Amino acid sequence: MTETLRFVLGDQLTRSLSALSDLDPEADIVLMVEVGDETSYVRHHPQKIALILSAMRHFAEELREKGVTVDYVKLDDTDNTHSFSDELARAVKRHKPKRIVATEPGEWRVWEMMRDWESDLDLPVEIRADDRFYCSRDDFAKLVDDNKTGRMEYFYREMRRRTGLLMEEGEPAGGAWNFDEDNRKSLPKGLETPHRMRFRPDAITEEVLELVAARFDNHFGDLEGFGWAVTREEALRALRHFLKDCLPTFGDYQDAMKTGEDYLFHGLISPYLNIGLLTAHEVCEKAAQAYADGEAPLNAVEGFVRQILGWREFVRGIYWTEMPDYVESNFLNAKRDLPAMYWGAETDMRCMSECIGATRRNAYAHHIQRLMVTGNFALLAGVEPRQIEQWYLEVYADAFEWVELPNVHGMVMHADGGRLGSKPYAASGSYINRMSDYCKTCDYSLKQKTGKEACPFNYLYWNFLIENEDKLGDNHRMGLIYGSLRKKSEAEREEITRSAKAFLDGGDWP
Ligand code: FAD
Ligand code: DLZ
Ligand code: SF4
Repeated sequence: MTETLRFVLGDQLTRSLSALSDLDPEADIVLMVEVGDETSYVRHHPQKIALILSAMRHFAEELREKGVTVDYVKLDDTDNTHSFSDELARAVKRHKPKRIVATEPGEWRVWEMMRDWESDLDLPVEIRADDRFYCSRDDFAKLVDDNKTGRMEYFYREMRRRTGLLMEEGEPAGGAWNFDEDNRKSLPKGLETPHRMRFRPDAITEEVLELVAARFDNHFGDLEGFGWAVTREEALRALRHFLKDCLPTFGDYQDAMKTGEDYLFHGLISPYLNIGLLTAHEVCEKAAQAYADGEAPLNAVEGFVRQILGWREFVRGIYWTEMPDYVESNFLNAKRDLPAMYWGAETDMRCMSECIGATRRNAYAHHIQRLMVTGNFALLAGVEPRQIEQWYLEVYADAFEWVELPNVHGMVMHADGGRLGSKPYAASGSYINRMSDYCKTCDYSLKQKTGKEACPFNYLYWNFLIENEDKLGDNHRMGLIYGSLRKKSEAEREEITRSAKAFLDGGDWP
């Protein structure tokens, strides 16, 4: 009889996972299942499915090599029921374990499922905290209770103090908590970007690629050119490459965008962090070490650590403290359908076609593309939050609801009324022009503010402010911009509204 059945999910591929911490290879069995419910609850980008299935199969192999018995159910196994709960029930019948151990999942819908397992299976089920994060769900809830604002900045500083990361004698290294001022440079002409590491598919990955090509070829996204790391060893190589070749320059150009440059100096590590091939602790510690060793400047290392120790932990905390109601809010009452260009329909907006094209090719776009181009457009156009959330969950290799939802619902769409960020990141075309070279080759004119030829971001920006004046007009962080809006004449406002209507609804052009 099996002592313990240990259920490991596709985003829990970490040898030090809490569910595996006291694993006894003589008495226990690890269960891993590829199920249709997970491959299809949204229409994931084919590269995301291939990454997860291949990484799962490699992880199972690594455990087996260490003498662990792994019961692995493949997607095309004939008796596969395609659900986590039913596969667990089948495995219980096969192995008759005394108990089940799992680690808490990343998504609310799976958490709800797990909570029924004990009564459904009539067996002790232990669900352990996911200690791959710096801040546990309980700790976060307490921290937010103690602090009235519940803002990322407060949380981040507290996490720096607690971890000692980039701290010197109790004070932040360099005498400041952030160096954002240094991190908003646009790319100088001729600056070379590093050649990014890609990993050649081995036999396991090739088999998965064939499976994914056969089953999911109608999902948005290219599968050819798949080059993600699928093992911990490969992910560590990718991390070393980033630390050496990209981190020193990461800070300076963190917010920059360039035509044809899909990655710039970004980490390309979020999928590995999110499925467990890398841990947040090791990534932050190695980055801090690069600063200590004089291999990367403080503005770069702080900017990078802030993303992981700050934002990544913060959005997870928000997700678990606010769900399940979080997803229901729609503060700005946005209702528009997601435009077809998000699925690749032709657009003359160079910025949108660049970011969506990169997404299709790579299952990746960097932060500022997600926030200030595709996100900004959805905000300004008033896209219904559920539709744009689903898009982000589908198209990125790193997309899991705990991290995607707060970023989209909160940071981008302000649908939570300001729980995550105090104001929406709305911006006109001039921001995109400052941070990229997209506008140089765009058919639209950045200089024109309204009319058919004008950059849509220009009039959509002001139209957004007009339409949401009752909800955002007294937001103290938007005082300056509403001051400018209030100086506009009635005729100017009308022209803006007419251009926005013509663009979004196909009305007459002014
Ligand atoms: P880098 O720029 O090198 O940053 C380093 C790491 O910091 C990332 O790997 C990531 O783990 C973390 N990070 C940075 N920003 C954030 C953030 N805002 N929230 C959480 N972690 C962050 N990230 C996801 O992992 N999954 C998502 O589904 C996701 N959806 C997003 C949707 C929108 C609309 C926006 C604006 C951001 C989203 N992000 C998401 C955050 C961020 O864009 C990605 O983590 C980042 O682009 C991943 O690329 P990288 O590894 O090259 O990141
Ligand atoms: C995303 C994903 C996919 C595509 N497929 C599987 C799978 O077949 N088996 C599995 O265990 N996990 C998969 N995952 C990841 C899960 O969706 C993820 O573990 C849950 O969403 C909880 O975060
Ligand atoms: Fe985008 Fe406007 Fe620039 Fe064109 S002009 S690339 S639409 S910001």
